[in-house]
Amino acid sequence: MNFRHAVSRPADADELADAVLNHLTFSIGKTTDTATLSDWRLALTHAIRDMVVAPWFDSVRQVYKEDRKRVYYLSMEFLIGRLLEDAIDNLGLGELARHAMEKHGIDWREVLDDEPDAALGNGGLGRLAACFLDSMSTVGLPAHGYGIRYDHGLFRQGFHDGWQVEEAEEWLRQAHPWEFQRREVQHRIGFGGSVRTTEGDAAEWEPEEVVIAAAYDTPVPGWGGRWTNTLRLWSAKPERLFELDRFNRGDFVGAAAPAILAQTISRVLYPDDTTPQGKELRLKQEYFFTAASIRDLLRRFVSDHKDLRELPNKVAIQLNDTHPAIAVAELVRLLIDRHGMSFDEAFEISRGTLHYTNHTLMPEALERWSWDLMSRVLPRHLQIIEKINRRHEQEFPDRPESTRIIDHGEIRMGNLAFVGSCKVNGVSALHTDLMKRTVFKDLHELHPERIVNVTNGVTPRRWINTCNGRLRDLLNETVGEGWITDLDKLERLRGHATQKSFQDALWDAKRINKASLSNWMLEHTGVGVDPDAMFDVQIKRIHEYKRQLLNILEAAALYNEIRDNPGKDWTPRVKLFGGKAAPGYQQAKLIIKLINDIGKKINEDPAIGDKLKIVFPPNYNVSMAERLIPAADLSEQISTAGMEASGTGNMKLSMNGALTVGTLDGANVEIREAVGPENIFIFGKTADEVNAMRDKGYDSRPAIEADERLARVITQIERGVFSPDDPGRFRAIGDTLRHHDWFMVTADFTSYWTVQRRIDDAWKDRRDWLRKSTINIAGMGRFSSDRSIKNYADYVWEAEYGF
Ligand code: 26V
Repeated sequence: MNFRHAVSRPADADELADAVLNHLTFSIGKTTDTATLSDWRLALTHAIRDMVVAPWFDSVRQVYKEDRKRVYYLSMEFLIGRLLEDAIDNLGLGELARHAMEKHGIDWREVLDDEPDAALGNGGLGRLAACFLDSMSTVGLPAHGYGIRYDHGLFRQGFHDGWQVEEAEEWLRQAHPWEFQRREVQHRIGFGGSVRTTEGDAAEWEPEEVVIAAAYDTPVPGWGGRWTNTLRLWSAKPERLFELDRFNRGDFVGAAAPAILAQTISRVLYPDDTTPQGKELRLKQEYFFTAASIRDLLRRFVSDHKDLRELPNKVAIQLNDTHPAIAVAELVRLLIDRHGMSFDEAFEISRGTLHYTNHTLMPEALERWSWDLMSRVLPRHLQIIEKINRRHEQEFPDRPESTRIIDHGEIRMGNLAFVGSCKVNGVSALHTDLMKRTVFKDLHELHPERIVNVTNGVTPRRWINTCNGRLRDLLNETVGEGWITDLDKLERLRGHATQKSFQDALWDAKRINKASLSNWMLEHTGVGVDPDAMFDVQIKRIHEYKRQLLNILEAAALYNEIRDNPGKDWTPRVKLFGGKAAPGYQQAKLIIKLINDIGKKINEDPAIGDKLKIVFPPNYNVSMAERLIPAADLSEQISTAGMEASGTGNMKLSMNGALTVGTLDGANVEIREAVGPENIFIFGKTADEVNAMRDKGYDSRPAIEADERLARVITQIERGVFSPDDPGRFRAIGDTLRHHDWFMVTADFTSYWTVQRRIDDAWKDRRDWLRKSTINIAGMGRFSSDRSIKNYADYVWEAEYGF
């Protein structure tokens, strides 16, 4: 480091405390008497940020010098959560920082909890992108994340009388010192207008409307601060702040109207991850950030390379789902219209550079844009997409209909991404296999080398080291600290799985986490729970395929059973739910209300006491996950087999010692392999069985008739036992279960009930439970996102990493 003012690691807590005080005074402009908790947090953030900046410059300079291949991760969502504690831990300053703040009389936990979550994502896909950023820096891979700087992230969830209500989220209301606005980095992004053909393949696109993409950079320091990458988020700004002539004419509001319109592009994150509604604004968001990113990376490439044909050797672009798939057309367009290449050459180079990850097979979630909309918003891109489609057809004259990019007046973005990419990957072994057999079957036959698997992973920095200090300490004592960057080292725990002292320490760590979660829940939900009960956790977006309904039906059936046999030796359970429903997803919202209504009835029944409790704290987000996961005993991963592409919560929970109850779906299959079938509770139909049953036309009646418990619960729900104020409230749920049970809740109920009772018994053998729990932690090495990133680097990007 050769910066005169580079801030190095503080020698001790006093030095850091001084740095914080300095910032409180000179950056925040407050005295210690007037400073609020947020002021202190901002001062600490500035002090930590100072230590990140010089190594960040070092990393940037090193990539330029070595000219290594760079990776660009394009994602509509980055669900990064809070950044302060993560940065402190990555720099190894945890203890020091805590002491420094204590010297100022500031409570450490309180100051960390004051930071708002950056909720720039919906769920799994966005959180995966955030874990990948952490891992790319930690393994020393030169990379940029590119996304959108939404003014409002995912909505805040509240419950009114048990119903979900949504409120706007305002994470930028407070200063956000992690980002650096790059005023000099701006790209003009056009929409609409007309196209004039010029020479050969080239054309000139005259957009009708232009917005500016303005860059905001956030440093992403990896473990130990050895390498720092950049997350660059784009904010939409008007070309002109307001129309002066309108203003002068006295039209004060109208003068600002065009500016407001431009800004709407990056105003809100779309909260629906179930059905793309073909909304124009969504298409504009997608093009906005994709075009800005492609232009940005091309400019960087051209600044130090002569030959654009070298692009595939120096650049890999990863498309996180189809949301940035318009990149295929944009890159080809720029190579033709701006750099004078022929269509064929442009397509070859583009295809060598782009890669596409698929995250869902659900047909309704696959993006399609109407030809009309595309021709209105992106006329030049539509021409190029048509050309790509024709070229593919010429190459494969007998190609089946399913491989068309344009079909029935719609652009299928999955097919565009597939045809325009070098590698296409699924996110778990099962999901990749299903891609080859279902949605991309025909394209896979035409391009048999293209699909590869890269199983998802999660960062052990955030998901063990930072969120579970007690487990972290125990792991450090038992296997040394190397696991943080080499999670396979956890294998060494296997030798301790039956060791009493280790088991006791593991139990104690979990017990303390559970006790502190109990206090937090009492404060936030008013429900008191016994920390000695089994904490049974289902945390994820509310979707029918994820089957929160199966879980709550089982809870209601258990409630009946406990009431019928109060004297039996029941295993006390706390069922914890967390998750948001898309605002327009009525059935998911009704399931939330059902969970809350059933929960209320159970929690208020004195005959039940601590044997069963239901807790559903509102507004599940990354920081709530950081509280819940370390306290979980049982992890619910119960999706209809074949529908959850991977899941990543399953990995986080198992890493923290929870045992999984799950179907053979997504990465659960690989978790079973890693921990052994005796250390996981698998139940339910397999993906092939589900498909066969659907093909025949599934009728739920026999399953309901065969299981008295199930029949009774469905009838109770239909008769309003859980909703006496409105007995018909849950009719839609009864109807679904009886007449169109697409997600096979009834088909899997009996086997779910049975496995849950086995789990009750397993809990009673505490020693064996702890052995299983240890083996789960030990087996999670392969689910580190460091492994995922190395797989991408080796098999997809062909990029070097390391120091
Ligand atoms: C889909 C859509 C549809 C269009 C409107 C906006 C929108 C936003 C997000 C999504 C995401 C659906 C795909 C998704 O999140 N998949 C999840 O990806 C995780 C990471 O690979 C994986 O673990 C989950 O199993 C999978 O459901």
